[in-house]
Amino acid sequence: MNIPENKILIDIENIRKDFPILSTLVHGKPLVYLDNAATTQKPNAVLNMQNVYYKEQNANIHRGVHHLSETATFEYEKARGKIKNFINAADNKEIIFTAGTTAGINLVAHSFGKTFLKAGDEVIISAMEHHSNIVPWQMICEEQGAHLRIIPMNDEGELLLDEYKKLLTPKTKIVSVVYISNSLGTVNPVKQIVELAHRNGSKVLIDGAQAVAHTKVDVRELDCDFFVFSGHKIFGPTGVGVLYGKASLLEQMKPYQGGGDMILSVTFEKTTFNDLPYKFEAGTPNIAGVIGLGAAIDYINSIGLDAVEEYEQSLLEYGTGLLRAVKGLRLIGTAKAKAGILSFVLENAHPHDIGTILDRQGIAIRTGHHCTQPVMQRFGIPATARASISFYNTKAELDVLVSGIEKVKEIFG
Ligand code: 7TS
Repeated sequence: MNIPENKILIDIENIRKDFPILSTLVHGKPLVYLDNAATTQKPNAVLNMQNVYYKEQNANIHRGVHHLSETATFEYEKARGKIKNFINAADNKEIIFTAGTTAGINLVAHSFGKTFLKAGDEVIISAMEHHSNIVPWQMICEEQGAHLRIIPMNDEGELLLDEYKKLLTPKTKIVSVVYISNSLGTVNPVKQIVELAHRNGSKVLIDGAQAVAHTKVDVRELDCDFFVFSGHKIFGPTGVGVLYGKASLLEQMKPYQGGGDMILSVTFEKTTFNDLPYKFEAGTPNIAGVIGLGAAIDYINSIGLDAVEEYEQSLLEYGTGLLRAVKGLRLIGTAKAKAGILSFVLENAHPHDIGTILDRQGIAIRTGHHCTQPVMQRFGIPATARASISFYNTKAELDVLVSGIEKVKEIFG
């Protein structure tokens, strides 16, 4: 896709002013932040909202008759409504606040697993999952006597759908796949994956950690049964995330954790559980985080995800062209459908050294296995260097990245 610059609706100059950290210096150089897949930076709107909450509204929720508690409860539940609209869920009760993507997947693996997985059943994941979409399923499979099956991928980092179709059998209870790969950038055909699973009578969880900040998500259009993401990867605070689940399924599932707020009545003989979504929100939640996430959603809506996606695709195309021209550099992850992630290896230089040398120039990238060790094994490499893009990045920053890589090459000959 070749988009003329003047068609892009992103006002970069002004957007960058919304993020105070973007105008700071690192080692005396202007920060070039290209580690957005690990976490995104926070706009003033989010920082201010959290400050207002702690300064003017701080109280525990769902349990006080006093003014502050009612205000905090109102703001917390208002954020739930924003999330519901943002991903087009059918009802607020389908939005469960968690600590993040990892917590959401663990909740589903445990609760769905304890309710529906029996010995001999199967769970399908893919070859490009983050560890947080592997390990919880391994743990529950072991407990329940179920088995894990893996959708393989090709050398570009694209899932092999014909192999996926062969894995779907009457034993398949759930398929849990990543929407956008954090180490390869592949955008998976999740709608098709859901359709095939449903035709087989299997449920689907989508790990949307790398998707929600980069493309419009409509859970009803996708028809997924569960969808998880983290607040901190969508310009919100750390320690908060979202699990969307279809109400009909969540209602059948056992609670994950017990405690305050998730009960209707407790005696020493028996406890009855609260209605959705509270059944899955035991204990005092991250109230400030949830309210901050609500502000992040308002912020991203004010820019518009269509404009974000279009702009990020233009950056991806530009960055890919630059990196392809660097001699001795190999891109890892070259799928046709890709988001703004540029993972690469360089002849004669270990990714860790690349990251360290770039850091001295103010450039923040991530190096390592990116919590996807099976991806590294698939490509026969120990690690990659990864630049990951957000809508506040610029082509000029990608130029700085490439000059940085040229310096690395000078040092390592
Ligand atoms: N799933 C995907 C696809 C991810 O990219 C990540 C985090 C997670 C799950 C876990 O999210 P958390 O918020 O619960 O930790 N990915 C990365 C990354 O690529 N670099 O640092 C964290």
